[in-house]
Amino acid sequence: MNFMATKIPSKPPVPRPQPQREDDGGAVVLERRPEKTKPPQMYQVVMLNDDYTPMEFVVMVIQEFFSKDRETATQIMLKIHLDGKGVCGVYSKDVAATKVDQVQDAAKQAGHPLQCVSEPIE
Ligand code: TYC
Repeated sequence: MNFMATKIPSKPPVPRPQPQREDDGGAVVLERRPEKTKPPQMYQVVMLNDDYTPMEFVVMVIQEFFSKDRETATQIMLKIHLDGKGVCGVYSKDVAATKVDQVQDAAKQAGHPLQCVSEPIE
């Protein structure tokens, strides 16, 4: 039996020439290529104030769905109460949409009109 390799080994790929230019001193320099990948668009989840949702419920929601401690959640809730709205967290598009759904579902189930939205930042 013949165990010799019959396939001709393929040649290693030839490196493609990089764009080059010469500077005044005759030295060859590589040109910087523009960045190909941009960081993903991020979204902030903004909670809105209303006159009916209990403060304690808002604090609980912020703790549960935005992983804040009680102190931080209370500060965010009070900011929303005073300013009309406030940012609960910043996430990728899908995660932000999930947070909005979770808050809306919890509010609906508890019978509160609490609203939140996700919006692109920058
Ligand atoms: N304004 C509400 C009240 O006085 C409390 C509240 C805070 C409601 C934040 C919603 O997103 C909210 N009970």
